[in-house]
Amino acid sequence: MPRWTPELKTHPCVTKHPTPILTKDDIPYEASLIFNAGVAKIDGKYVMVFRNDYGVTREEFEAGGRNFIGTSVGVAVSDNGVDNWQVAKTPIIDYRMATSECLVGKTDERFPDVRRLYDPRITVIDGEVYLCLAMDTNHGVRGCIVKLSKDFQSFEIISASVPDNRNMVLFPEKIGGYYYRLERPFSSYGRGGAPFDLWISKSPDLVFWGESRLLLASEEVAFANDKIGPAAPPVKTEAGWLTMYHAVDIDKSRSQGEWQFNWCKRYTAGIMLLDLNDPSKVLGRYPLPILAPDLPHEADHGFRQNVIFPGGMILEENGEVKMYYGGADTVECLATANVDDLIRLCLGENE
Ligand code: BMA
Repeated sequence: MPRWTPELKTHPCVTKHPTPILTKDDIPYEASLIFNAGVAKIDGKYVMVFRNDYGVTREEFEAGGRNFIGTSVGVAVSDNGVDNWQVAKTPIIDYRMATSECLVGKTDERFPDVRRLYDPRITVIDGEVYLCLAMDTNHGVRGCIVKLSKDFQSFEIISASVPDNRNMVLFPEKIGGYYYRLERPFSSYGRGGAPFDLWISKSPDLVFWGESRLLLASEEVAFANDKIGPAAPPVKTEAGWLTMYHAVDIDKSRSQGEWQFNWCKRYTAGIMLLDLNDPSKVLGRYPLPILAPDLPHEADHGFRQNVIFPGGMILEENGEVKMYYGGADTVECLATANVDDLIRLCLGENE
């Protein structure tokens, strides 16, 4: 397959782990694709909450007539955030979307029509662990926030948006007395389909959300010709809230082989810095991608080629930033960079 033009590359200040850090082979139950995880550091350990689409092999999918039967959300814990992930024996959420059957993690009667919960992002606020998830229902896609129990085995939904919304991430602390989230509504009616943009909302209690504002419009992102959206929950630095966002460009002349042969989108990630006291203000944004699909398991092989989709970002005490991302909707990956380099890029210094 010829290289995509324009070629978009991972910035040289980023070091990618050469191989995926979690794959289906690490999972002690049925798994086909392991990707789009959220990761947080809790009591010194790295807790990963990952998505698993299951029920079909590549060969069965490519032969046609068979699709994934379910999506589950599982938990893995590591001492160093890189390897030796200990995966919990059972998932915490498991939906058979073919039949709308919930095998694990049933939601309460307020949500009678859920078909699946997926793409978890994890944020710790005041010692409580929250996940933001996409929730497919019979009446549209809702973004929901759940509180996880301390043993990561059960959860309670505390808020769900009206359709259609996805890719929510929470800030890890209150700002000026309010919780904040980034989100990506699908504003298709007013604009005739995609592109979609990145929004910010605030809440006094994580339940009621309002004062929503457009934070970054897709047309402002030169390397997107389609939608954009939040990526990992923001991390706090002295210079501002550092956060990645995902960006999509489409080349309809492409169809990229393997698994979903007619896939013609490319997913990259940008990085920006938001004001510490008013995160609806963008202080600076690097004009090119910070992460792009350029390793074989991101660009050439997998369910959907040329996809990287970040869901976790951790700032270590020594200034290292760990960036966790799904590769090709198939595996979970890790890249690292120095926080000062990332801030300088956002502020347009020393590229
Ligand atoms: C998005 C979501 C993600 C996925 C991405 C690329 O719309 O469905 O789960 O990683 O597309 O396929």
